[in-house]
Amino acid sequence: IETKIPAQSREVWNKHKVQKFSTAEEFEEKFISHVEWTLARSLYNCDDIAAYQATSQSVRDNLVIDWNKTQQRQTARDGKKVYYLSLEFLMGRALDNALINMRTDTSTHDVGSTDETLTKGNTSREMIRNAMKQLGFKLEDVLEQEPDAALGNGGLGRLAACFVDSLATGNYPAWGYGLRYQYGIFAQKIINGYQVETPDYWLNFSNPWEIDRWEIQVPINFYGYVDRSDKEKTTISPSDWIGGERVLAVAHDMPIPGFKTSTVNNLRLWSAKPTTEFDFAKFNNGDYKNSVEQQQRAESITAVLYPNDNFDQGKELRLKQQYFWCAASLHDIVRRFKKNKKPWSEFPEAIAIQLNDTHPTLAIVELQRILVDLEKLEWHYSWDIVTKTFAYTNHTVMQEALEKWPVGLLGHLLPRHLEIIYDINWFFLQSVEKKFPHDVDLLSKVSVIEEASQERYVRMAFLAIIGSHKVNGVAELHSDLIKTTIFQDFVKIYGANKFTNVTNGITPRRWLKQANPKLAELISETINDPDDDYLLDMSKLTALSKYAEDEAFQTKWNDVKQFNKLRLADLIKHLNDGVDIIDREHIRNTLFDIQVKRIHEYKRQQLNIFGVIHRYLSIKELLQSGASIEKVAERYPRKVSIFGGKSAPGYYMAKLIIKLVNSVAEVVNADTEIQDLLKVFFIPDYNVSKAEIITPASDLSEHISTAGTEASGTSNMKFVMNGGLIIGTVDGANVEITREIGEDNIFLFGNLSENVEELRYKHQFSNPGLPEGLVKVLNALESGAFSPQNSSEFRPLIDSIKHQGDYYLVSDDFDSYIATQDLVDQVYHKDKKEWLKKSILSVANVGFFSSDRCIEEYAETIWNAEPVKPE
Ligand code: GLG
Repeated sequence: IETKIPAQSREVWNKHKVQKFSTAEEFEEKFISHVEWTLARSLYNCDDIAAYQATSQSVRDNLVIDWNKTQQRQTARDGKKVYYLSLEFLMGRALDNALINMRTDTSTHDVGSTDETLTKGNTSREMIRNAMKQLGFKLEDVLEQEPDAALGNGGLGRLAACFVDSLATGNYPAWGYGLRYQYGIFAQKIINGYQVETPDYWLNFSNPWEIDRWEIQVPINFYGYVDRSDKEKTTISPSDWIGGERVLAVAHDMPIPGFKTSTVNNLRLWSAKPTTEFDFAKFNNGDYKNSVEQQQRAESITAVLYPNDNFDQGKELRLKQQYFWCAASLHDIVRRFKKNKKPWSEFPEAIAIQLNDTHPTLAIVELQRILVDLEKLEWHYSWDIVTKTFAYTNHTVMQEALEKWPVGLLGHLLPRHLEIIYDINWFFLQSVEKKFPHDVDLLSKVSVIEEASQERYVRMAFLAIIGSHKVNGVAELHSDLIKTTIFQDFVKIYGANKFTNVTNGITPRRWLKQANPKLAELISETINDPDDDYLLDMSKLTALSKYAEDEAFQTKWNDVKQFNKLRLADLIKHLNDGVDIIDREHIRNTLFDIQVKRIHEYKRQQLNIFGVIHRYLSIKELLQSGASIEKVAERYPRKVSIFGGKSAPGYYMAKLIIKLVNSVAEVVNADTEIQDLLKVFFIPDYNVSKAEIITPASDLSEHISTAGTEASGTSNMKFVMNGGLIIGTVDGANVEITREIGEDNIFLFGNLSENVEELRYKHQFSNPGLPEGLVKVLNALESGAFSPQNSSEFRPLIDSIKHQGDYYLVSDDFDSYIATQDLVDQVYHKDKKEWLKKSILSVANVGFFSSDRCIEEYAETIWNAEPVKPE
């Protein structure tokens, strides 16, 4: 590897080689020096926040050493590099995760010499905990100081976060590329039952997990026009794209440590900066406001994350973000490739780029522009390189989520790119015409340009398919669906082999070890795996099966669950202004029923809350008919219904559902007549760090989307990994979860995806008569039982079912949902041993859903990439 340092100076460098800390003692020394030198504080003013900063800086020092070595190693070995382009990385907190992953390479340290070194199995976190105690701090309190890196909306962003963890763990030479939003997803407050959005300024305190790379700046252009005045010219030069706006993309790197490996990969996030910081002429003329205008204009590009999940809003600033990020990342990738002086034809062997949804589709256009306009390569030669490099992951079949940009808007912002898109489309359509002559209908159906409406649009998914060599869905059912619905014409054109499936996964480091330390401990003890190797090879978990009916083990298993339920009860009490709504004494016999995820009509939180209302009304009815509370408890045993999740700020129906949950909670929780048989709580501001407390505490979780709408879901996997059972529809990854854990261990209900279309069609014409139970619920809503001040408040929810075709089939699935909930009650309350057996078997067979498996599949079937292991 090249260096500027002369050979004779290397000795000096080697003599002062930086060292990782590996003992408690060394950590303490580091910690204190960071308190004094980095933070300029001392023993006298080091609070928990400062302790968090100093701990993170110390841990980061270790990671940076490995980060540097990893980059050198990967460069030297020169294997294929993978780049994961995602507009969202929902990372959550970094410190605890780093402590878990950071079992340093056994080659440089003596394994097992003392319990206090990082190399020994389980002790990294323990060692730091003890050291922190020595220093006067409690690790848990210190970890709590870290704000979540909430640079994502939901499953898509969290998937990217799990993927970078697995890429590093699997030693793949892989970087993530994203945007460094100054404001992540908004913080959700609940005021009078309504969602109120407040800004999440996660960078308020300095962020110890990012390394600013001020030296890495990429100029990015927008607007202007393409000069075509010289008619003689056959090619376009970059200089022909004239005028417009220019900003700088600056790199910020986050080290991503793998688990039980010294590989530390990179997540590079871009922020936008102006090219000229300050307009001195204006400032000198006294125009203070306008003098900073350019700066604000540039910085606005990476100011906010768009808070929509599964919905395309089509705002110009969003397109600007997309291009800014794609162009910066592509130029960075190409710059690194060019250092090697390899021929361009080797680009696809050196580099694989994965597009997380269509958000980075402009990267395809930008690479073609780089090759054709800047590098002066021939069009088809370039296009061959492009299509061999990219692969595209689709995450949804829902129309409202499929990105399309008005041609006018795109051409205004990126005039040269629009020309390239037209050319890509032209050559594509020509090839289609050749294969299917005179099929005009087909041509218009697959054209990148949608001409049907008044305005013309660029269909980004089509562009992504055309520019990629592989397209994958995220669960089997979903991957089948895209082939038969939204992309069926492309299957006809390219053949079925271009389309494949990689079922999603989650990282067991965060979602088991970190979120549920008690369960992790019980597992490693039971399967005799003190070094937690099962977190790398989840098939080891099958050894739990033989204890599924072992009573002593079931008791331990249940104790862990109770511990986690108490932990959640504490959180709920804290969020409920110190008022405890959960009866701790009976917590063992209280079923925790949880639905946490983005609020969306297709995810059907409305079905869940209607079920809760139904239960409440039924309890009341029984009591009114003279039944004793004990008798009622036989039929409707203790349950806490927990909801959580954000709604897009502009999504009226989703916000109304949140309000309904809170209104129901208010009525139910205040009703002393029903005692503790039913409680309802909406957890405000659901995020990754809350999920780490919520997920381990579930007895039951709800994954009840209308069949065919949830591409995969990943929280279903998280709950199963934590021993929670699922009530769910035959949708997304629920199907494969059933296959893996067995149909006896999951509560499935509802219509199948193949029947959805027909049911919707029927709703248009007739009102087939709603189920009796649902009618009761809707009547109660209509009467204002949950909105005494305004009885029509929930009218839109009623109307959508009664008068607007019930698009999400709540009425069709209602009865089977309620019946299945009854079954849940029976097993949980009448046959606890059976319940625990199901729970244990679920965890024993959850291994398939590790994101490590997923990344291996991508590497083998899509990227053709190999790990680069540390020596
Ligand atoms: C999407 C889908 C989810 C999927 C996730 C990750 O809606 O079903 O699990 O991506 O692939 N927008 C999303 O969260």
